[in-house]
Amino acid sequence: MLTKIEHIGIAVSNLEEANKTYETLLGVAPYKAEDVESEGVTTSFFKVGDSKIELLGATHEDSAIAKFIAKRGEGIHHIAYAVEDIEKEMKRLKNEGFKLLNETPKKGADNKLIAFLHPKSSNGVLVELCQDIKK
Ligand code: CMX
Repeated sequence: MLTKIEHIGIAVSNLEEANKTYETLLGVAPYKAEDVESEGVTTSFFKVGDSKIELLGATHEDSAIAKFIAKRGEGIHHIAYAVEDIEKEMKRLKNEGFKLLNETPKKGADNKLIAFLHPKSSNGVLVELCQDIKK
């Protein structure tokens, strides 16, 4: 089961500028900034009540974020849902016919194990599953 929307990811061309915009918009500074080199992204996270916004910048031109912005412009890149057991949910969704973009969970930003479903599987929206990594 997907338990809540964990965050919404927004692709931005200039993370520094976008940080300022979102700091003004939300009235709060990012609580975390983190590079995820395996994904080719640099990120910052803002808390909005119980919800989170992740800004995503590209660290190289082959990054999924660079390709997304080149094709579609800046904007909402993915919706991330929290799960208790990511491997169980990946198996369930695969059996239901969703196309997984990774066959095993990978380490993402903000201390999470993550997996993606192809946007064509979910009405044009890239879906991320994320499970907290127990400390
Ligand atoms: N949301 C909705 N649609 C998207 C999309 C997105 N984020 N990214 C690409 N698409 C669309 C493209 O516009 C294209 O649509 P059309 O066929 O209508 O032109 C289609 O999906 C392309 O699909 P594709 O050729 O299979 O794949 P791409 O090479 O464009 O890659 C995707 C798209 C989603 C498979 C790839 O970006 C991916 O594997 N993403 C998962 C990893 C990721 O996004 N990492 C960055 C975030 C990391 C983090 O959050 O920490």
